[in-house]
Amino acid sequence: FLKNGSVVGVTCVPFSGGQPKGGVDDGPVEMMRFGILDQLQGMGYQIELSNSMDKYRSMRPESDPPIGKMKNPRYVSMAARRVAEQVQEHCSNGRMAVTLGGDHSIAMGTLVGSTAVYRDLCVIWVDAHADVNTPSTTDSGNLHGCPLSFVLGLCSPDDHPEDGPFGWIKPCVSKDRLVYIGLRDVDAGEKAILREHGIKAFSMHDVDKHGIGKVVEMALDHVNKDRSLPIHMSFDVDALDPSVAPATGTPVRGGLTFREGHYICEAVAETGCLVALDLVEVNPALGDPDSLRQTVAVGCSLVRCSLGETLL
Ligand code: 5AB
Ligand code: MN
Ligand code: MN
Ligand code: MN
Repeated sequence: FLKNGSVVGVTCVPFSGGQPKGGVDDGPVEMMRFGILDQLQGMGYQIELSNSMDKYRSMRPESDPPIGKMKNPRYVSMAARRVAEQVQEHCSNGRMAVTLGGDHSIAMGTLVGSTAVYRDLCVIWVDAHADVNTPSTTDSGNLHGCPLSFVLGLCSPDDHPEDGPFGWIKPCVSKDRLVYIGLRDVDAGEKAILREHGIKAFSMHDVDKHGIGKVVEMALDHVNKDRSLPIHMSFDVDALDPSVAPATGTPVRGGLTFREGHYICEAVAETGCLVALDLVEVNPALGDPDSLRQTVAVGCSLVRCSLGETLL
């Protein structure tokens, strides 16, 4: 695994513009307060922190009317673009890029950043949701439900014009290098997209049927047969069951147990291929102090496990 002294490039993204609930922008500061940086240092990592805590809040444009159904399109685009620069900077310096969100729309940025450096990268998306709505298929207009359609190049030119706010996002993730784990709340339009493009997904049904060990093995076999390609894992904390991670904006019953979530991170750590990790959708404003503490703690624990904490 990563050697003692290897560098982790941490990007904090206090951003909530991809969905309507305030508080998810406080996810990173709560994880910092919980001691994530000290914990990683304690594991032997050096930390390089892109200092950006205030930037994202002050970035909100004065006027940002919807484009079609998309809400806050300019703000989401500006934030994601900044994230892309920060992640690319970490990756190009050989650091493991860890991004703490923030809502999941920021993954447009993390993926543009990581794939700019690692062109043959594969993506493991751990989530209750597929986040592959296009600006046309989305019902909510919330862009945290859309990041993958942009980076996969699934948007029509009308949805994603060159001169629109997202014109800077070119297709960078290939459909056969993406795999999902944990899905259980997928919109009809998203199901059609997954089917049409043959995108591999392991739902909670598959986790029940095969067990998490087999599912992770099949997922890795699909995107990374020889365990030689760089991996970007985007972990939405709502993949976990709400009893394990209650403080999140779009909880869905019937999710991953504490151990199943950690098993995924451990198995990915074990490959030695992880180059980028997102931990998103922790919303400290939702629920009582106890749910908050529990969710922040589990978020930090997933990050540590992805970086090898529990490997012997
Ligand atoms: B999350 C929904 N599909 O598009 C939509 O939390 C939910 O990043 C999206 O996974 C959830 O609004 C986005 C209904
Ligand atoms: Mn989700
Ligand atoms: Mn998500
Ligand atoms: Mn969510």
